[in-house]
Amino acid sequence: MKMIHCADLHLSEDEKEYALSVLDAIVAVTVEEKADLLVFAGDVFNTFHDVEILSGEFRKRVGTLTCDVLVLPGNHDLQGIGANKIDRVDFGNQVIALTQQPFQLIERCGVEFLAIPFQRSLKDYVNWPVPPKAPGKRRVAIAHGTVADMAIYTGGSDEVEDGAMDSNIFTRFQADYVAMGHIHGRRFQSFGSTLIHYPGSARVWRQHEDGPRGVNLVTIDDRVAVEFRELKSSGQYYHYAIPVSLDGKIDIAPAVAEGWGIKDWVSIECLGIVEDQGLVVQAEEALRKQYKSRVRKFNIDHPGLSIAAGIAAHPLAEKFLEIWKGKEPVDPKGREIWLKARELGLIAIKEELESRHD
Ligand SMILES: [Mn+2]
Repeated sequence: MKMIHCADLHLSEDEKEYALSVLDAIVAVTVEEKADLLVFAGDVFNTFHDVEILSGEFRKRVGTLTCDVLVLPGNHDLQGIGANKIDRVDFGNQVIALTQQPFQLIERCGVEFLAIPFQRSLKDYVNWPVPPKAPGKRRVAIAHGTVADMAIYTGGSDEVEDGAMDSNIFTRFQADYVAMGHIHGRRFQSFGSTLIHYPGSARVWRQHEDGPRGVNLVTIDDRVAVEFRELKSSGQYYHYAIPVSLDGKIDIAPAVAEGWGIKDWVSIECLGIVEDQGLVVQAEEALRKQYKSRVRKFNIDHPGLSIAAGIAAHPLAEKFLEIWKGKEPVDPKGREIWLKARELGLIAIKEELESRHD
């Protein structure tokens, strides 16, 4: 049995074109790999409002497949659902919506599927009447939430707070492979004979989701084999911290702009010391004009930039900058370090000058 496991596509009305192009790529890889099954492990849609708006587009696209499609609700699919019910949504004929709480067990392609849709608390799972795995059968669990033993809290995220689950839930119910969704960073871990995988969000949904986006191709026979398939249509998130010059110039050479694609999200943080903040704002605006149509999103800002008016004329800074200029490297990697050296040197000089005024 071959299946495509994807998660956290977050189809949304405000990024409709981009998100649907990623769905097209998921459908394409399913066809290309001749998969028997396509599994969405939650957060196919960004909110329930997006379910209402975009379920037709979803239906149209997965409707071209000849294999079964399993859709598990995540917390986002249910966001703002109110008195509505997710099982009243028509996802299409070959879609099996795994909406039953707290779990449901189905069989497809000779494999058992234990589906656990997103729920705030899973404390009573020890009491669930899940039958033991049939002899000689393979069992795949599909779930949406945070496996506490696998979470690295990176801050500024709502991912970890809700839907915490213990890996024991999956070992207890004898899953061979666990198709997870919810954490947007790709990761996997074995617990005994249970292999838990997060393929990561299928597309770049918010800032700092860096690294390639994609899906897992899972082959299940007497053993379980997992291969990650990158989706080029998703683009990538790139973040650069670039020290600016005292007169506000932003040297984006280290950011290798030639490598950016039309689906990428580029975020530039200007840092260091400048004589006049207005000069940086102008330089940012010029770069924004130059690049915003070449990538999907282009953010440029200077949240931690310090201002030191007149510092360039100070003999200490003058001398430092003269020596620094003489050390300009040829290769781009060295350039990044060289710019960083200017930032650190000027910060040290600024601190020195300020301490003299105390
Ligand atoms: Mn989620």
